[in-house]
Amino acid sequence: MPDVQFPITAARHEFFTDDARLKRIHEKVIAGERLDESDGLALYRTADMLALGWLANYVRERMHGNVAYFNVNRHINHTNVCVAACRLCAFGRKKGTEGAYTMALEEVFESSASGYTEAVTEFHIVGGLHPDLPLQYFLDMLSGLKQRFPQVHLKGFTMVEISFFAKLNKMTIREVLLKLKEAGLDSMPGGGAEIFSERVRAIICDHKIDGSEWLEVAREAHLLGIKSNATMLYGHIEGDEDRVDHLLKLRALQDETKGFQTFIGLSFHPDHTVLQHLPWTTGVLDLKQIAVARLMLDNFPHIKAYWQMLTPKIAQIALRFGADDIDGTVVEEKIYHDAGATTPQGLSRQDLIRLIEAAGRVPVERDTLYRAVTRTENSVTVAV
Ligand code: V47
Repeated sequence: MPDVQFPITAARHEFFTDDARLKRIHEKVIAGERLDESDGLALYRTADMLALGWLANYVRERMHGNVAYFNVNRHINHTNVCVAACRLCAFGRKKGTEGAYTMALEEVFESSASGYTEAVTEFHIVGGLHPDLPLQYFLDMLSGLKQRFPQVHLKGFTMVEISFFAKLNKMTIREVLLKLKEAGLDSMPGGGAEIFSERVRAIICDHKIDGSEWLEVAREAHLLGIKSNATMLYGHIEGDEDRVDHLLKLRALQDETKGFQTFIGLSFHPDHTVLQHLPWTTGVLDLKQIAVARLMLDNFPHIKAYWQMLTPKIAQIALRFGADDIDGTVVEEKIYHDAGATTPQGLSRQDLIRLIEAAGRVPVERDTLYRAVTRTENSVTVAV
């Protein structure tokens, strides 16, 4: 149970369900008891969406009251060249093939400054596993960005990229992380986790590090004081058991390190991937995933409803189903748009505020570490 207790608007409405399993889970939630594997399965399998939403909203409001977070960020996808050929991905290209690109560092610096007028507080940097880019490219990228944009938080590189840098440069994970941190890396995004189940991973991303290695890199980062996020890719060929297993593994590592800030469920986008015969996720599954994550990940401070993945409309409703964050302005995104996303490339700060207010929540602009950001005409201040 959190130290600070917020008024819980969910408690104004009586909880009601015919689902006997949810009645028992309700008792546990009210008592602040941890949910177990069988609870997780029951939550995924219930048809009572409103009762599920009630429970997740209760926990969300106990932790964050009526606040909903967003940030002003920009994504940087420096290369789509990738030695892996994951069936889930429409973004990666083999070196020298049509559509493959790699930005020179000057291009990275130029594009970081373009396309958006409001002061960005975060660069989110993710790319493919390029076989020829030396670690120095990334060190120069980070130090060059810090030099040009000293106030911007650099959130970069998935656990998969870090592991790849280590192998390519014959270094340990710790050595790579220390070098990147020294060059300006502030925290890490949560990508590449996909789903930890070996059975599913062998089909959707067999060229990627396995789940235990992903967790090991996250552990190393957290031990070095580098916070990260965590993701789960859902809505492809995984089952409820795989999803619950994934969440429990994240929860166990978080008990140990407390280094995760936010969990983000990534809904699978099938277009132009090898798995394009699979259907898109439904709105019900998207909201269910948000709610189950909030209830199972009791030690994660934040649950993000990433508007680009979910659409702004579902992300808005998710703020009543357990989410307390809708991510940021983004500006330009390639990974999901290559896989058929029809959402806009970016939203303005004002758009995000409008979405949150229309959901009856109080918008708070945050930096990457969830400190409130205040803006005046000429400056941006972060409350420490
Ligand atoms: O690692 C790739 C996923 C991730 C597809 O930490 C796909 O704040 C759906 O990690 N359909 C990269 N997903 C994005 C990511 C992320 C995004 C937003 C916020 C944060 C954060 C992190 O996108 C990849 C992979 O898991 N992905 N292809 C696809 N076809």
